[in-house]
Amino acid sequence: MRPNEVRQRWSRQEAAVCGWLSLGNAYAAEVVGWCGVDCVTADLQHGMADVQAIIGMLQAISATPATPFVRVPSLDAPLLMKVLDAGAYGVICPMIDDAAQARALVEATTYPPRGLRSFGPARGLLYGGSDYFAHADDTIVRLAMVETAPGLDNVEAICAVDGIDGIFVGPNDLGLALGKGVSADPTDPEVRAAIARCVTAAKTAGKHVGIFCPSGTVASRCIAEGFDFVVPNSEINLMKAAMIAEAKRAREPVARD
Ligand code: 3PY
Ligand code: MG
Repeated sequence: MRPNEVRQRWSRQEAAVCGWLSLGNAYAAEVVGWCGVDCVTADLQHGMADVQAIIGMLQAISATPATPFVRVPSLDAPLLMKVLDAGAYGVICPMIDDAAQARALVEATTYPPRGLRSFGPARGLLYGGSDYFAHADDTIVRLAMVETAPGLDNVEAICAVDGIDGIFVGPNDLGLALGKGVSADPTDPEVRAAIARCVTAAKTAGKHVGIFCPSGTVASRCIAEGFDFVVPNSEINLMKAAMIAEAKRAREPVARD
């Protein structure tokens, strides 16, 4: 089976860098896949894509060196199975509140007897290879998002769930849950302590820990803090920032000497 680049990085004790797709466009997905990232996550929660668009995006990512991931909108077993059948090699599930929900995530993405995933790998077989069924359970990456008050309270138990590869911190929702407002790089001491608790919980359980970041600079700092899966912002936010800067530059008068 085709390897998962994120697992390859982790096996070398290195952090994985993940591109993030909010635009819902296959061409953008292909471009991001060629930008030096280890994986690319198509966001079905807050991104503009529907399931059909996600399938086109997964096909586009398949033409690049990056491994395709999907963030599903919720803990929805049929949808988790569908995105895996469509070729996702990693799933990120938002708003996981407790160990029971983390177990449900593992079950939906693992074939019997260990789990409840229904058989019908469709594109997964084309992308992964003819031995997909034999290796899918151990190749797919499962990340539970910790970004709610109950999720934070139960983070140690979530990390301890067998089959969960790690947790993924949503700093914006976590800040909101703690009554501190939204920030992709929170400075509030309570939110910082909550994020540090997530890192400790994951490390103690021997699991991985990821986070969404507003930039590569913040992502690099997060790796130094112990994160081993970082997202240096979404393609649409990066496009917007670059466009604003270039439009401003275009209006600057030419310096004459
Ligand atoms: C959050 O910050 O809440 C996220 O879900 C980032 O993707
Ligand atoms: Mg969130």
